Amino acid sequence: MFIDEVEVTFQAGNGAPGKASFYPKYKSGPDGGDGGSGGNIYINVTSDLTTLSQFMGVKFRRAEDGQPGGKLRKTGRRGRDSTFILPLGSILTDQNTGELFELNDINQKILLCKGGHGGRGTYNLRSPSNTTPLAGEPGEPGQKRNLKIVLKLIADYGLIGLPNAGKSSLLNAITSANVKVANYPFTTLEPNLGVMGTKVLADIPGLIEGASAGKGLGIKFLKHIEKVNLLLHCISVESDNLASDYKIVREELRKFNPQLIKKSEIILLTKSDVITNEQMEKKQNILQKHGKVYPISILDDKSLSNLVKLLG
Ligand SMILES: Nc1nc2c(ncn2[C@@H]2O[C@H](COP(=O)(O)OP(=O)(O)OP(=O)(O)O)[C@@H](O)[C@H]2O)c(=O)[nH]1
Ligand SMILES: [Mg+2]
Repeated sequence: MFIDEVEVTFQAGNGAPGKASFYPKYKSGPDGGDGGSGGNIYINVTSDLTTLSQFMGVKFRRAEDGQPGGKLRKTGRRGRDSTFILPLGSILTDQNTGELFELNDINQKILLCKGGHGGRGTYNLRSPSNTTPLAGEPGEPGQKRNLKIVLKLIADYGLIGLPNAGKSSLLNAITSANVKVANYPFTTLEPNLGVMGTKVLADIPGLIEGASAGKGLGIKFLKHIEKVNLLLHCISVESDNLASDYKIVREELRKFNPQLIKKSEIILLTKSDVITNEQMEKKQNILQKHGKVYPISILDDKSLSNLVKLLG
């Protein structure tokens, strides 16, 4: 299930208390070790948009607490850090402070919640004015944040088209993505992202006639391509009516949001390997009046590298 909004509380580990103790042999002098600090919570970014589902039913996530200090000046072990992986395009809002964290770079790593410091043990609490402290310091609590996480797809390019047009195949061929591809409509049920160098490409479920009125799946996700710079409109050469394929998709875009058809668009005539060059020329001519048309096939490396160059 594609989840694009969750609420979850993160808590870094608590610092552990310092130890109150005294050297056993001489029965004098404090030797209590410091408590360990709590683990931090870090956030890393992935292009896998399904990762918010990890918070389904689990609303509280935390990092490990530190271990208390020991006798003989032994410092407690630090709590282990926890790292959570969230999808690119997530916007995290701290509901108490209003602080915002936006995940818009795949290589981003943020320190979300800092672990609490461990308390000093009696050895480190010694001072000229208090040579035999009788109690260790308590540890500090770990930082806690109540977060609302909203996923806004941020992609540079959006793949659109009828079901089975070869959108996901293309995503797999030119980006790091590895999504399901099959020879039937509606293979893709949720949006996918692929990363190509520093650019992000979005693949959304196929659109059909009536999509803007709620038919099929694609419409639910059209809002996610409202921000892309360029639409890659995929049309399969296997189609008997290219012009109508083209118009159906454009019409659904227009009905959903007229701004969408004002976006730059290129037309990709997919699966070019299944027809001859001569047939291709005819097909290209049919679509030429709507914009630039590029034949493409996942089996033709040259066509793929040309497209990558164009997008780069
Ligand atoms: N011969 C050939 N077949 C292709 C090419 N690209 C995709 N296909 C095949 O076309 C079928 C549909 O491909 P998908 O990538 O799943 O199409 P899609 O547009 O993502 O489809 P939906 O997710 O249903 O909207 C699969 O059987 C692919 O193997 C191509 O360049 N050449
Ligand atoms: Mg697909």
